[in-house]
Amino acid sequence: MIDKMRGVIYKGIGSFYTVHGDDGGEYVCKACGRFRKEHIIPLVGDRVEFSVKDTGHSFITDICERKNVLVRPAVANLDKLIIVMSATVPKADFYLTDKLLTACEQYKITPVIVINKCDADEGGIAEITSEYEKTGYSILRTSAQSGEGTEQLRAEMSGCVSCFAGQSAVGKTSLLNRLMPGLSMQTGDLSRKTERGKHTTRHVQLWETSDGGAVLDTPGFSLLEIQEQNPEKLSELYPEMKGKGKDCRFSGCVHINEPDCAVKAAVALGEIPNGRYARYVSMYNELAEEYKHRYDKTKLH
Ligand SMILES: Nc1nc2c(ncn2[C@@H]2O[C@H](COP(=O)(O)OP(=O)(O)OP(=O)(O)O)[C@@H](O)[C@H]2O)c(=O)[nH]1
Ligand SMILES: [Mg+2]
Ligand SMILES: [Zn+2]
Repeated sequence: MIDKMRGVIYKGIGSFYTVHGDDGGEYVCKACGRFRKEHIIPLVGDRVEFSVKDTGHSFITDICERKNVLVRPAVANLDKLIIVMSATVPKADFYLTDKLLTACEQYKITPVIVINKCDADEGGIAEITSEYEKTGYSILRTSAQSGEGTEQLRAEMSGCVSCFAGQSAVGKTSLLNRLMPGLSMQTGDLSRKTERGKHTTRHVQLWETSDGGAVLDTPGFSLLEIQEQNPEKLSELYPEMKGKGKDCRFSGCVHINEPDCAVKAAVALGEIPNGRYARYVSMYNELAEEYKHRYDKTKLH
């Protein structure tokens, strides 16, 4: 007897995939041969159709269309990126957060900015809030230590597939352990000491939350791969700049050296924070350099 079923891939090790079936069961499946021939690799987060055979072997037979696909971490169909920053040490890396935010815009992932370690705030709450309040993104204050704000975070994650990201030691794993006490994942110095050996070979894994969602932890050094981006379009990934661009004198204004630029005027008026704008210029220059050489890689082969 063959049963056709549907579910979501939570874990993939070698050629074995753990699928959580819509019936609540857990199934270990192999991918059917067709995928290898077509160079399709099932990913964690994929919604799949699979067949359960009475011989005990199950096979993934179909992969539903993906909302998005990330390369690092290799995961499909993310709804939310939980960007964790610290109110104390480590000091906020705003450039990293900006990059993660632009990646969210590209991949159609909703970002949530979480200021953790609020129990030990050293000015981080005010600083981070003023950098991002004009973006319109959700900003939550939490403490994995006291539990403050964790219920709001749980509500943000409810029913969604979320991924935790951000610098090392901001408290991503601590927050997850707080939200899901059954997990008890490794945190703190211990996890950092073994980072290279442990995390780099670690498997991407989704964890089921109690309210119909799923969540993925990532180690601090991993960065969402940012898609090749035309620098001329970068400002469209900044919600505070996007709407203002139409008031610039020149169409196609990149808001750097052009006169009568509405974005620069907004910066001067304090409507866009200076730091956020300065980092936009840095990112523009970084992308412009990459973009100039975008065909070099293919030329080598
Ligand atoms: N005071 C305080 N300390 C915290 C809080 N959350 C985490 N920490 C501490 O910060 C350190 C790092 O926490 P982790 O949860 O391992 O940080 P991480 O972001 O997962 O780090 P990586 O896995 O290396 O990326 C640990 O010593 C935690 O005890 C918090 O809300 N308040
Ligand atoms: Mg961690
Ligand atoms: Zn402009």
